[in-house]
Formats: sequence, C-alpha cells, structure tokens
Amino acid sequence: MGPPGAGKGTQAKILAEKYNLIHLSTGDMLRNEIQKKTAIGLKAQSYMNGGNLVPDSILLSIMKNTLTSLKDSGTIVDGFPRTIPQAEGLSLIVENLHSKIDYVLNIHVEEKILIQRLIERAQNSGRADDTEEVITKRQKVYAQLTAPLVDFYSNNIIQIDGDGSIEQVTQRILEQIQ
Ligand code: B4P
Repeated sequence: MGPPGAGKGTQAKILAEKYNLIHLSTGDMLRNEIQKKTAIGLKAQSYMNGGNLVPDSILLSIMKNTLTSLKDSGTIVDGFPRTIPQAEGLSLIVENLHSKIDYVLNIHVEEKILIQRLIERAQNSGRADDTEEVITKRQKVYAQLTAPLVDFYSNNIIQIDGDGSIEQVTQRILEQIQ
C-alpha cells in the first residue's frame, strides 16, 4: 500500500522477480481492461481519468476471480485493497481460500515528492490520470479513502520510508521481510 507515486508498482515488480511471485497490480489490470474496451474497462475509465477510485464491487469481483484461479501461488498484490470494504472483502477471500496474508507493506512519502514524481512520470507514461490536476485529486482520494487502512492493518503492517533511491527503498523492504 501507499499513496499514488509512492513506488508500489516499482517495488512490487522488483520483489516479484526476486521471490518468484505473481505480481498483481490492480492499476495495470484496469488499464488492460480499458485498452481492450471490455465492459469493466468502459466503466473504470471515467473513474480513473478523473482521479477517483473504481467502485469496490468491480475490484472485489476481479480480485475474487483472480485470486481464486491462482489458488496457492505466491502473490504480491499491488494497489489493492484501497478502501476499508476492499480490505474486508480481501480478508474473506483469503479465509475462503484457506490462505493467509504474510506481509502488509505501507510505503510512505511526503506529498510534495509524490506530486513531483508523478509529474515526471507524466512526461512519458501516456496515462490519462498523470496530469497535475488529477494527480492532486488522487492524493486527496488517498487521504480520505485509503489512509484509514493503516489502522485496519495496525496489527501486522510494516512501515517503509519510500523517500530515497529505488534501490534504497528495496533494501529497506528486504531488511523488514527477510
Ligand atoms: P496504480 O496503477 O496503482 O498507480 P499509482 O498509485 O499511480 O502508482 P504507484 O504507487 O504504483 O507508483 P509507481 O511505482 O508507478 O493506480 C492507478 C489508478 O487505478 C488509481 O488512481 C485508481 O483509479 C485505479 N485503481 C487501482 N487499484 C484500485 C483499487 N484497488 N480500487 C479502486 N481503484 C483502483 O511510481 C510512480 C513514479 O515514481 C514512477 O515514475 C517511478 O519510476 C517513480 N519512482 C518510484 N520509486 C521511486 C523512487 N524511490 N525515487 C524516485 N522515483 C521513484
């Protein structure tokens, strides 16, 4: 977990390679649906382009199907859950699969650094949600809907300082999970 631009996708990809895990990014999954112009993609597009979260019912349905099909494969989930109902839904999915969540990582970075990173990413990402106005809106949505998850997972959350180079942040994560 972490606010937009904290490096969830960047670090999840590195960890997935290192530990041979399946990397599930809900942002990538949704962008893929948009690209293929599926019914989910068409619904998701306007929420994402406006900097809003896609409705919980859509995400819970996608993640239930995906995690069930993966069964026991080791998975790193990036960008989900992002709301309390998603976290509650994930607990149920995991329980029904007789599986468990080993680690919850929260990458935190100061807002002005996040905005700077995303403005830089905007130069070549081609993402419709990487404009200055939408970037600011996404930070607000994060504070309102996703930040409360830190309390939801207070028993087993690992806090990671995400300010520093990509390699430094990876190192901090590895020190906590090895
Ligand atoms: P995501 O695709 O998850 O995107 P993100 O939050 O913008 O980025 P992330 O934190 O992964 O940052 P990244 O590593 O790319 O979500 C996009 C949208 O999809 C959401 O706004 C929402 O609408 C929708 N969505 C997704 N999941 C959802 C859910 N569960 N429920 C509802 N809606 C959902 O890093 C950002 C940039 O910083 C990159 O350019 C990277 O190279 C750079 N960077 C990373 N680490 C760095 C470091 N240490 N130093 C310098 N630069 C760094």
